[in-house]
Amino acid sequence: MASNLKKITECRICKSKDLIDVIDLTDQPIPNGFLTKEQLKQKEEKYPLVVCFCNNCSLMQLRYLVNAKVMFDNYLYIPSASKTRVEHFKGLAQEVKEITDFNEKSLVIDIGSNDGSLLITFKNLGARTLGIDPAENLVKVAALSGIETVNDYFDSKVAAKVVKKYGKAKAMLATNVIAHIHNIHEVIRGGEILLENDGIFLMQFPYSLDLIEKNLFDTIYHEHLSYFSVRSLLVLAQDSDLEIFNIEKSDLDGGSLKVYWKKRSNKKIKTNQDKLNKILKEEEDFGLYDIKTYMEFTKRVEKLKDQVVKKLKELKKKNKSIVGYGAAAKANVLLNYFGIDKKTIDYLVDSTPYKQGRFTPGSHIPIYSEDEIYKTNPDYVIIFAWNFAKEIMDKNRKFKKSGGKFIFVEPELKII
Ligand code: JHZ
Repeated sequence: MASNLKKITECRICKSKDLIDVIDLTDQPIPNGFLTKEQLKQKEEKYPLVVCFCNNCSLMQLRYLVNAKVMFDNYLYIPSASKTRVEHFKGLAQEVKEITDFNEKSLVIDIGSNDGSLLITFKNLGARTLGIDPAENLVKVAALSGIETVNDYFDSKVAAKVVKKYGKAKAMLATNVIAHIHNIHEVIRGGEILLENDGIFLMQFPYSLDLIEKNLFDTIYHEHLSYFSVRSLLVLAQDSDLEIFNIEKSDLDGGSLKVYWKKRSNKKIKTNQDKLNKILKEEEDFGLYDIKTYMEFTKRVEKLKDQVVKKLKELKKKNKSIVGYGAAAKANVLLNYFGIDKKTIDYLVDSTPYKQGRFTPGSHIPIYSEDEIYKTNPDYVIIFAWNFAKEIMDKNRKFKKSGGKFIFVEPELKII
């Protein structure tokens, strides 16, 4: 096994060894490993992409872990490339303001703060902010917006250091990062240390039930070590000084959970136990604790692969041109698992400046800015960033009006 790869044999939440493999998306390069022209000539490292299911607490998780430094020390994904996501961030800040009533003395901390997009919205509402992020390149980008960042991987040690230097936090946030962290108990311990007694910790990440229900197999990639059910989260909370007082479902990213934590000693905020029980019942009724559900999901994904590959072959036979919209991490999972490369897809467009001019990992398709579509007028555009379909289709009405067609792969193949 490669030196930067580790196989897991016990569940990261409940430590059970009862892990059952459910899907193998084949060996792939890391999903944000966009290549420069020079790197195209070098050998690309590929890693297994296998998901297993914990038969005890129901956490879906990756069987093989790529060393975090390989994936996150230099990171090309930025949330600010998508307007919809930035708007969502504004809503989160507003919501946290209503719950905690933070002021100019309050510290708000964002774990995995990336380019600072989320903290900027808190700063605009008057809070003191601090980011924590391992990506050296992004810490510099955040600084340009006046967001200070501790350049590190968050754990209890970093939490203790932050308290010493900056004090405790009225609010902690972690959007689309909790799934990236192997020792998740350390994150909770960090929260115990860092949170003020009346503070809250808000996490958001994709929900495993939506993943399974909507066949969102492309959200499975090396960065996402965990695919949470509410049941698994409640097990995570069991032995901690923090507790989950509410969970909200959000449509963002195909379906995600907003999970609200507080200190157990904080009796001012009431726990919405009825809501938690209701979600647990929904999960059970859906079959989220049953291995059969996962095996059926795998069969559906394999079928989808056959259908899509066949359809694209047909289109190419008819000399149709096909391009892709959104060089998202999930685009790379789909391309590499389906075995699609530049013979089928001419190029991808993406709004992220750091991705433009590079090539997709594994499939080596060039990435251009969004206006490329209007230079070549392709017949078909596959929407890889399907979570932002509305934003993308709204701004590309001209393409559709001129006869262009959009292709969606999930939950099932659809051409518009
Ligand atoms: P987007 C990221 O995954 C990475 P990705 C991460 N691991 C995570 O957990 C998930 O988010 C949730 C582009 N775009 O955000 C921008 C346009 O070109 O779905 C992005 O590159 N034009 C942290 O990479 C990509 O699409 C547009 O109009 O799957 C979307 O990537 C819009 C709206 C987006 O995340």
